[in-house]
Amino acid sequence: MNAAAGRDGTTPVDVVSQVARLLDTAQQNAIPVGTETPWPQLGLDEAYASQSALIARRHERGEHGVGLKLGFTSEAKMRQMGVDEVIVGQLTDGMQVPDGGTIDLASLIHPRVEPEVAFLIGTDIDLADPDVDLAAAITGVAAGLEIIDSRYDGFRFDLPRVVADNTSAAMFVLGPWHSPDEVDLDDVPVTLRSGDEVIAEGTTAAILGHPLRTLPRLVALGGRLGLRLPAGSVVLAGAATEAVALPPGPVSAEVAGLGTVRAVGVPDRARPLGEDGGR
Ligand code: OOG
Ligand code: MG
Repeated sequence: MNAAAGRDGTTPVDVVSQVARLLDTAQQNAIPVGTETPWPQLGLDEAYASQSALIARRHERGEHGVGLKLGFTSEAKMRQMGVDEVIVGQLTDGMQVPDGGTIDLASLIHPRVEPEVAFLIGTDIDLADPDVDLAAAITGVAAGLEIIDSRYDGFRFDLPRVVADNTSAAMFVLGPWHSPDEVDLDDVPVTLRSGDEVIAEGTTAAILGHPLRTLPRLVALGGRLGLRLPAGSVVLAGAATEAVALPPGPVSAEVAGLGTVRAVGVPDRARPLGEDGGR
């Protein structure tokens, strides 16, 4: 860090890179940042700048952007986290777990799981293009699982903090793609399971009334931020239910008509579950 930059001399650029470094380090070490964050209240623009700086650090480590995610597109999520604005985060290949793959619980702080609807974007999209038609660019629809893991102690944050923390994005899993003409996303059941046990239930209507309604929101937000969606990008539309603490073992999300997507939470082998009461 710039030793000459004292508290008063700290420029917004310094703050943005400092926030990105702290949150990135918290994620890499699976050690949360205290709620008394060592930076002043961020504005939303600075928070998105911090998110970009955080993603730039991941790109420097060799990860590649694979899409965007929306957060707080359902009442259930907004109520659970006490916020009332849709936000956008960025996905990298380093966050993707193959369908049926394992999730190393020891690499996460206090993970939660969400059932999602995912869109595959078939053409290059510049979200700042005033004529952009994102719905027309969709070539696939899938059920998704998102693992979120706030880098803040106690999973507590305000809107700028969660934006800077890349909207708590940690991992995601995609089920098989379906052609958009073959699927009906209008008020269909969404079920989250741990093994055979249902741990959350909702419907696609919980996502802004219909998951496709998230697209204009993404264009508005992403356009302002200068974000792009190259052909082949994924968009996560946001959870249809509250997020649930990720249990060890098999977890799945089923969206009627899209099928089921699965992953398996694997506890820390060096610290078997039960030894300290688990996570
Ligand atoms: C932020 C992420 C929200 C969703 O689907 O609404 C999100 C959080 O709740 O920590 O991914
Ligand atoms: Mg989500």
